[in-house]
Amino acid sequence: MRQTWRWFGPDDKVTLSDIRQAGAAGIVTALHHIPTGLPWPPAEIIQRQRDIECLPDGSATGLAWEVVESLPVSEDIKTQTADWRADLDAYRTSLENLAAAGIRTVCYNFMPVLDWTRTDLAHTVAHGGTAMRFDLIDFAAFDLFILARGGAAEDFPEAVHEAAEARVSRMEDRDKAKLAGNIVAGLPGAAEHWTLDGIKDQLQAYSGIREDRLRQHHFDFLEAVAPTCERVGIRMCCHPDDPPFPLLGLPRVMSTESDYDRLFAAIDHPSVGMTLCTGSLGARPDNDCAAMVRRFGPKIHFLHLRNVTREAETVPCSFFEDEHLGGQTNMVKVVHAVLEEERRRKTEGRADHDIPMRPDHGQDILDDRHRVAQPGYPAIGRLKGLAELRGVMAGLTFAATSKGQLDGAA
Ligand SMILES: [Mn+2]
Repeated sequence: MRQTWRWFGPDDKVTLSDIRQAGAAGIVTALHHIPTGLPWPPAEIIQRQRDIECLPDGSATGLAWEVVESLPVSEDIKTQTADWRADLDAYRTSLENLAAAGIRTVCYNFMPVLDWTRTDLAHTVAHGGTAMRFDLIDFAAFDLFILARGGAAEDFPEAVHEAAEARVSRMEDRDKAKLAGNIVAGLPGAAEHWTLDGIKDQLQAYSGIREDRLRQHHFDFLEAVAPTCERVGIRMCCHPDDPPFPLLGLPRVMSTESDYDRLFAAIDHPSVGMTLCTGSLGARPDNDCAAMVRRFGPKIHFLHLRNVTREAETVPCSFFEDEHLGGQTNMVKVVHAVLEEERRRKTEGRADHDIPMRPDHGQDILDDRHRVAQPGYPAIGRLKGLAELRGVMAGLTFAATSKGQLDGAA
């Protein structure tokens, strides 16, 4: 696996020097400052490559921009409204400009309105550090009583509704504002500019779009960009919904194995693949991540490895982001399946046999709690996750050799 690291650009509190010390070999980033729907200009791409490759004193970092995460798909493309065809042109231009700069792996998602959703960004876990958490009762309290969305009552079982009502009755105004702030942190762009009315307007844009139509719009988007990808050698990889179940009455179409099956049945194209994120997929008990690696192996262009602990075996459910080798996804099985896929690709002679992977999120531990980086992206928590994953890889690789027998195991 190619060990990569997400960096949010020159303002990221986790520096390139930190990333090198963590042992990562490549950078995952985006031009976050360019509004969705506008093309990424060549000069901006090249500037960001320079930011990554050289420190201000001119010394080389040894790092390069290897994966784009994300090149966002506009709401107009997802809903096929307004000037969505102009947005498609801009998307294709960005892909061409990235390929011209040598960057050929592009991650995106197809979630309406929200990029990710948690109710608590700093939930204290057993060891005293903090993790991001999704609490279904808190989320229902927000949806039913703070946002007060029409139709929300039909989306929750009676018991969840009652628990949410009891909880919101004990909340002060500042608790409600904090909960809303945590939830809107997952809105793309400048979350501080969002209002409850603004969210309702965004939801309204999907009032006539159910699951089947959104799925078709996703396929239409890929059909429109796939020829460009093929021509310039780009690998597109769709990140799963986070969390992988519908929220706020919005349809979700990339949450399960069957969703990816339908995508690849509709568009069987080498440049159309997946970002396999064990953290997002793992929030459903019916997603078996190791089985999905084996099933979709040749289509996996990018990997996010992290773990969650579900607090119920229902969909939806509450969950928190556990340690990389904790949680309910068997990470050793996942890494084993990835190593087998990489070996298979090597035998086939595929140039992309080294699959880019990043430790996706980490808990805030030790000095992370003073640094206050992006939610989910601390330095030390991710370093710990990457180091543990690297240990699993080394152990499995050693065990696969003839010297790998433990004493007395024969
Ligand atoms: Mn992910």
